[in-house]
Amino acid sequence: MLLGTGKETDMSDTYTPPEVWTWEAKSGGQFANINRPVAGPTHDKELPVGKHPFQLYSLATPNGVKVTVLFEELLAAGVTEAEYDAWLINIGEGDQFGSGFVDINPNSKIPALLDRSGDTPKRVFESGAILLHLAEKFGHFLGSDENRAEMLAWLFWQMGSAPYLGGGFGHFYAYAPEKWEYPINRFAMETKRQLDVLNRRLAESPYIAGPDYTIADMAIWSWYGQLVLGRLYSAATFLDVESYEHVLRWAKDIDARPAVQRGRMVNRAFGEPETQLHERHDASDFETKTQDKLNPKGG
Ligand SMILES: N[C@@H](CCC(=O)N[C@@H](CS)C(=O)NCC(=O)O)C(=O)O
Repeated sequence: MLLGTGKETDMSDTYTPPEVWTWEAKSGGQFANINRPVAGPTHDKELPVGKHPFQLYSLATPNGVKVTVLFEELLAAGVTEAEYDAWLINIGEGDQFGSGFVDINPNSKIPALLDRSGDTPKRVFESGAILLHLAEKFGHFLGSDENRAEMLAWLFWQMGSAPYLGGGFGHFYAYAPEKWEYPINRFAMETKRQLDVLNRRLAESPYIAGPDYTIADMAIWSWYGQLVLGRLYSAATFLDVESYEHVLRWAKDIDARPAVQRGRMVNRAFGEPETQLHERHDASDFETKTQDKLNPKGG
């Protein structure tokens, strides 16, 4: 199909778009109840604020996990100033449209951060911006100056590529109300191409930007690492993830890091109870506040 030539594929036998799109019916699928074509808050709700310099409002999706992994890595590296409170934002319930949340992220998506470490609180939204903000602030996980351009390139690669994996492949393979061959084919093709990009890079480099583990690894691992480890969309077999051997090697290596294991648990409200730490306010919470401990009968 050639776009813009007047020879686009004729879709009229399946759907004829109206002249002006209007929001009339729910689109169906898993997120139909929260999707809207307008921005802004739907209700008044202040955000809670804890005692630490950093207030994170998030959920343990791949975009959320990359930030909690960085916080846990900073703390593990001895950066005590990186102590944080992590509050759960339940996007299925529409918490991202509360007025307090929209004040710190006008785009109504997790993760969002309030940095209260300076004189004036600063809001930071967009996971890539949060990673850079924290890594630059503390001078950790940026890699060498020599490799900075490469690190930034891969960090921004993730931000541009993952929507094809999550919003494209994941949506149509796992969440859409029906299985449609066209979008699944299109986005499986792109996802596999992206995995091949990573596989070739990781064949020549231990980490994505060079010899050092950086925020680019954290960002990419949260999506593509977890994908090849079989944690996203139940799609490991379908995408033949075993064939990306270098991505698998790197994914397992990062997965074994204790800070990564802790980061995955923060703001997690799904999965096994012992892996769910809905809120994190103290390092000891990993031992005492997981759902199996707070709610032993699982009721
Ligand atoms: N580019 C954004 C994407 C964030 C994003 O898509 N977050 C999703 C969860 S992974 C979300 O909050 N969705 C809620 C919604 O779309 O209403 C980032 O990296 O921070």
